[in-house]
Amino acid sequence: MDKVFELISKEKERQEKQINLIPSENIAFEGVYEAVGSCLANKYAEGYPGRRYYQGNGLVDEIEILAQERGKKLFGVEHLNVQPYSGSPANSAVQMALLEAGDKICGLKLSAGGHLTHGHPKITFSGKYFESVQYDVEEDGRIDYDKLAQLVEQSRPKMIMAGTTAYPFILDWEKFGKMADLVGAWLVADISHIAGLVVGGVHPSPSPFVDVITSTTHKSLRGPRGAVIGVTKKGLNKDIDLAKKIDRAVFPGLQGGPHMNTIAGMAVAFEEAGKPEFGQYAKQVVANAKALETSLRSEGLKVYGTENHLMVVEVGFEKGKEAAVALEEAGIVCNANTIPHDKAGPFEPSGIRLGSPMETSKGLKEKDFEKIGKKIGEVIKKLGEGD
Ligand code: DSN
Repeated sequence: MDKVFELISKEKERQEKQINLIPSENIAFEGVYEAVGSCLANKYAEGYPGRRYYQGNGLVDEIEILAQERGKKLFGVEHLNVQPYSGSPANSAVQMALLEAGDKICGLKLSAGGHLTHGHPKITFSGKYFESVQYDVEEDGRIDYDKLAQLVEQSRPKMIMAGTTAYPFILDWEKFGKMADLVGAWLVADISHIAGLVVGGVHPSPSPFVDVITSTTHKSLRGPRGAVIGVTKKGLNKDIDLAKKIDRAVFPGLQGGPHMNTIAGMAVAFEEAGKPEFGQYAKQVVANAKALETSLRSEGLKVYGTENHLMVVEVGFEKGKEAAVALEEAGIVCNANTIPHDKAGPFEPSGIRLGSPMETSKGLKEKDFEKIGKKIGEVIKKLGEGD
């Protein structure tokens, strides 16, 4: 057997055997693998359905339209671009479409659970070419919306990024909408982490309150590794060319040929995620996270709460990485993470981030997560022993 396939087979075994608590990871729907591994990967299709630069695209046009139509229904948007290669290119395309270099962009700090593409200063596209205004969470890990509204009013950004990668609470889309409207800012909801919860009906949809929705498709949504950009009715009311601007920023602005195999995988995932069973799955994801939080608390650990699929747990000053390594040795995979207002740096932060989507996909329930919490407690208690 080619070494590559040997390694893939071992990785499959690892994913099945270990307890995977990285909240951004999941197991894709069965049909997604088939679509992503299909002959569609051979086809170039620069452009959009009906307007391609190469011939031979009749069938891929049908596939892309299917993905768009299914996705529009799922996300509650008027227009959906399914071509972004992943979340970072999707956010970059929205920024390229709607901002000029030097414009102000407002986003949650990375260390507070935001994302690099939400204006992380200096080293990222969004922080380098735009003037970044970053907001933080409070000691309890929550966003103070009054404080944020004040910051927005004072700084008057042209775009607000509302989205998170390590924020365990439900976002108040209406409040975000009000503050954006007050200063005439574009409001972008990046729902990459919570997409499965939103479309599964257990979390509120940002659609009525924001102009644009971006999302990866491979996290709680269980689709292929890719992303979408949706334009809402509100966004279109502000600028009827919004969809066109975004499409042009994706191609030819930032990307070349779309990955048609991934787009087919999205079409498959959107169909699956629209079924009532997926609503049950989303509910179980939240219930399992809650069970894990309760169990960790009974182990004496500080957890910054959870209302979604993830939580941040304090494990001791600069002990996040050590904890993640010790947990991996015990068969539990997670990632080190900063805690709110962490005095430690991002390489050796003071917490870990845990999530329930992948193990819920494997069929685990609350009682299993209680046991996992107990095991995590045991490992964390042993940290530093023998130092
Ligand atoms: N890497 C993703 C996560 O783990 O949350 C964000 O892009």
